[in-house]
Amino acid sequence: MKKFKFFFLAILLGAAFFSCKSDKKPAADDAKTKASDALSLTKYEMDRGSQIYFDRCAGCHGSTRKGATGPSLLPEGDGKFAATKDLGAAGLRVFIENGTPAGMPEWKGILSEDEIELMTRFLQVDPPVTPPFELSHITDTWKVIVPVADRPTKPMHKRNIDNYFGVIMRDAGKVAIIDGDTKEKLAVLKTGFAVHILRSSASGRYYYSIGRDGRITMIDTYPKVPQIVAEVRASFDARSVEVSKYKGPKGDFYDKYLIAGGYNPSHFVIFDAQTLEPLSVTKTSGKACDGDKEFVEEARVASIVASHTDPIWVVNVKETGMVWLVDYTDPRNPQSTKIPSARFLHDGGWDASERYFLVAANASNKVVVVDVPNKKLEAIVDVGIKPHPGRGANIKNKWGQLWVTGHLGEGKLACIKTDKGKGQWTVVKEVKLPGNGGGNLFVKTHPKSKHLWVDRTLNPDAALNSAVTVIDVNTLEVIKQLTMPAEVNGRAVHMEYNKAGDEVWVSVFMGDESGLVIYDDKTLKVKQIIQGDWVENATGKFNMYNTTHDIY
Ligand code: DHE
Repeated sequence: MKKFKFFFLAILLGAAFFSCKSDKKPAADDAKTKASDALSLTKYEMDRGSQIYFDRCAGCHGSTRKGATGPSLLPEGDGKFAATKDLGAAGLRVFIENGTPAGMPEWKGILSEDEIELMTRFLQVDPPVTPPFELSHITDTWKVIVPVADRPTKPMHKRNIDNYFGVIMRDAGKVAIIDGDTKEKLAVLKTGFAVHILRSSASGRYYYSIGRDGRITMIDTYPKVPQIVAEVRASFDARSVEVSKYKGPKGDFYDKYLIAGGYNPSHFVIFDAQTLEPLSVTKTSGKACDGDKEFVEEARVASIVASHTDPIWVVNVKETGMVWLVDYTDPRNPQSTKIPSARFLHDGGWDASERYFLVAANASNKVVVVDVPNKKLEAIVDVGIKPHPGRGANIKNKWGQLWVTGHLGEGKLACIKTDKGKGQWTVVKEVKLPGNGGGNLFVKTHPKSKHLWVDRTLNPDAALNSAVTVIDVNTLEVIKQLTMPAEVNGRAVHMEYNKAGDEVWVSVFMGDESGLVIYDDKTLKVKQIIQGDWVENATGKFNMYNTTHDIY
């Protein structure tokens, strides 16, 4: 568990908002500060609890503990879920240690006994209050490291940038840039805390990473050694970042703007994509899609994608179930069309035509389809329990042109027909995955491949979570279950193809030996394993060409 434990050490030392208050155990820690009438936690314990909550719980229960995909965790309750004070330490422990059938993972064995004990007390006291983070605060964090005028105008090397891989080293708060042709590590760059995703610029030159702490890092691949050229912080807690991909008649918008979505505060921020200068902030709080009278303050921004055909970003607001189509032609005063759909919106991707965006509404067991150029809701499709597609996978076979999602809550894939004809916008085929339970996070394919790859990262069975399943795109039969090689140890997560579509990279994390396992997509044999001190709980991998062109 050494690398995984290191992650928690990193959490304690991380630069996230919650840790800004105190990172070190104070010498006079024994003097307890009263934190609520019912319980008392020291300042150190409050900070540590906040940090564990921020990393492990906020994604589902909300940054302010008011509930999201998971229930609220408030001392006095919220009328829907029990007061944590009434559940008490023993009741909370049962949930933390065992998880729930609704999809909460078991934290026993992942959190230490001390951490579990702390969380059973932390969750019974009032959550810390988030300070404001507005345009002026965001601008204060903005740093141009290499001005545009000082950057090279063409690559300073002969390498194939299209086949670069940006790889997240989550626990180290770093991003590695690897040459996909030679498999050489070109740079390991210090980025935001526990980077969540990378996106690439429309020109295929820059990578942008976003940390859980909302820190955006812009990486230039033109220098011999890829280099950080600008940084800014968009929020305290974030998951998504995207560039403007619409060229426009005169190339006006190509690589011009960048957007980042905030979990906390719940807003999106538009930046100049070349310098990261913040241009505007738009709050996403509002009424929910289902006519609920309740005003949702914590309306977190989940996935964001850029249209290739219009100056539009699709911004998916989790708790309200509203899809915002944000027009970036006036980035300081962006206008949005808000489409009510279903709750809670999470991750998604384009269909093969790149006209329709499909996004999981995971609390409703549905996939929402938006016709982006026509700015309207196209369909809402019933799928399985807690869909989790990543960006999904586009395949074509006898059932038609399909977009595939897996599920967290059950072991099956749902294949939605996306082309015209009988069955369009319905699940025309389900695929049963091996073994019991769900736990799938990502699916991936490539137009040149006959394979669909599926992970089972959050399945409690080690035999399943340390393997990936390969499915025949034509027959939709399972071909093989690939257990990760002995050199690595942990859970297999997230697949990415190389540009040619003949190699698949899989990360192994949350175990003793992290690594990147590269498979030959035809033979399904291991081609190479990338390991080393610099490979620290690798998670997402983003091939420059495939990310730029939305190939999945
Ligand atoms: Fe993710 C994508 C949110 C947990 C690895 N994750 C996303 C996106 C969102 C999201 C909104 C879509 C971004 C986009 O397309 O614009 N993820 C969340 C959570 O809220 C959640 C459930 C809990 C949390 O607190 O973060 C969560 N995610 C995880 C993990 O535990 C993973 C496996 C490792 C980690 O980072 O801790 C993880 N998420 C990823 C990856 C992607 C992602 C690799 C990008 C997939 C892609 O191919 O685009």
